[in-house]
Amino acid sequence: MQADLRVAIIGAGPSGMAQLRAFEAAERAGAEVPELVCFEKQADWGGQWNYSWRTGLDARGEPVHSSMYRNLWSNGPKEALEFADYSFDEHFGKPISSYPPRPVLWDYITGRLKQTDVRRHIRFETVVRWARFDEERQQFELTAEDLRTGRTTTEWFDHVVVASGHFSYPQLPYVKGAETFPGSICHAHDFRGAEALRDRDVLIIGSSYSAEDIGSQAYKMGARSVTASYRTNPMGYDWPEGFEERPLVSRFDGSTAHFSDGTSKEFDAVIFCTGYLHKYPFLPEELGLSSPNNVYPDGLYRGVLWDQNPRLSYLGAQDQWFTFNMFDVQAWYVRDVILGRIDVPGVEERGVSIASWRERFAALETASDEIRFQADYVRDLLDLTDYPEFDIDRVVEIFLAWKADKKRDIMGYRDRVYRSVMTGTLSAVHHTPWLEELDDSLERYLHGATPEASRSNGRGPAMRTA
Ligand code: FAD
Ligand code: NA7
Repeated sequence: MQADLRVAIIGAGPSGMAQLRAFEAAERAGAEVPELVCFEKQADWGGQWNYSWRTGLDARGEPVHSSMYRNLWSNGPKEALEFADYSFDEHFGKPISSYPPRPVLWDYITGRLKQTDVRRHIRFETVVRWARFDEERQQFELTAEDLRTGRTTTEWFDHVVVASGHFSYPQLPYVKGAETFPGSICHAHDFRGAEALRDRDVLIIGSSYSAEDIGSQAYKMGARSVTASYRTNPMGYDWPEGFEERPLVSRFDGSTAHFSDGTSKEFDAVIFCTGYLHKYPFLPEELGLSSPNNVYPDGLYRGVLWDQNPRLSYLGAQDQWFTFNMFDVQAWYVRDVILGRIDVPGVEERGVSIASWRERFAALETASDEIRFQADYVRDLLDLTDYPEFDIDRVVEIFLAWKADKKRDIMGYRDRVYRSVMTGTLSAVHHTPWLEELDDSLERYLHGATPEASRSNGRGPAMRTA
């Protein structure tokens, strides 16, 4: 490794934290590591998992990052995302359920790094404003603002790792007549909880994760009806009574939504669950990734190195079946490139690799295909690094079982349990079914029941039989 190497990491969410962990693991094993500076615009780490009640702009006028909401529970089994070098058993000291709520996962992600001193590398409340590559110096000039003081500094770095996430900038289409809708209307990014949707007729636009979960939250909290409007395909679950799917909403006329099948219905609230933009306002066009949300964005060698300039890398830029352990494997790979342990091939060979993965990607048809594809991608990187080996085929099986569970019971799948790929531990059955649980705190989750009276969602299970 070249002496005095400086690496900038933009973001201290799960991906940026994985990058810090990767270097820390190498250092622990005796390697010399570069100077790391991690810029994080929020006051704490955890990225999306660092919940904010705010929407729009934060106290300092910056766009609020997190799109998470109260009562968000993991939407996939934790056995599929477990770190290979820090198990749930090690963190919690006892088996927990397979679908923990947000504060529990935040505790797990941050717990791994609390055992180290990597936090010293992070400049909190410091936002990266601009980064450009200087051809002459072969370095990046990066400008960041300390939000506490308003002071702007410019520094040079040899490598930049972009770990700023891609589920923060709403993709919000215009629907004719939206301006005439008198009820509440927002994007999933600004949704913070479904309590206010009780006894309301709710329209969800979209048919992916956010639509599925925010629709389910509305149902759980006692919405009078939930209608999910799809553009391409319906989600197709066996929804409970009061929850239906319709084709695309074509226009609003006041509180009435008209659908493309000629039907119409009145609504009190509309939530656009129409996805997010890849947006990197701190990068010039030639360095900024531009892609729809998919499992193999174009322009990234091995899914991480910016083909046009491999000194720039992106972590977690893919649509995500695998999450935390995929970010780890990516971070280990990027670390080894920076340490000079892995040679980056020339532009021609990189192009062939990208083209071949993109060709495979273009042939994917089903969600199961995508899961297997992403598993192959993770395995490809895992084989190149010393990230602890784990049984990726077993993770695929867990994903497939999860999909089958959802198909069987969309409101009950979170009550199922799986066995850890890392430790073999079977998850514990949670003390309260997901549909009845209204307290997502760590205390309640780990230490059990609170008085019945403080946990009423009005309709809850009763709505299921209404
Ligand atoms: P993020 O978590 O988005 O973190 C990026 C960080 O970069 C943030 O801390 C942000 O403040 C910082 N940042 C951004 N721009 C700048 C800048 N210019 N300067 C400095 N700092 C900056 N995954 C799962 O595994 N299970 C789930 O159940 C699940 N649920 C989800 C629910 C929602 C609503 C969303 C939006 C995502 C969910 N995900 C889930 C996926 C989630 O994106 C990943 O788990 C993970 O948070 C991605 O980590 P990241 O570090 O790449 O990005
Ligand atoms: P996704 O997974 O990117 O899905 C976006 C959805 O929005 C998808 O169903 C799209 O339908 C739909 N969409 C996009 N544009 C439109 C328009 N113009 N009209 C109607 N519908 C549209 O985003 P999510 O927010 O669900 O998930 C992102 C992350 O958040 C994920 O990691 C989760 O864990 C939480 P399409 O099928 O393309 O027709």
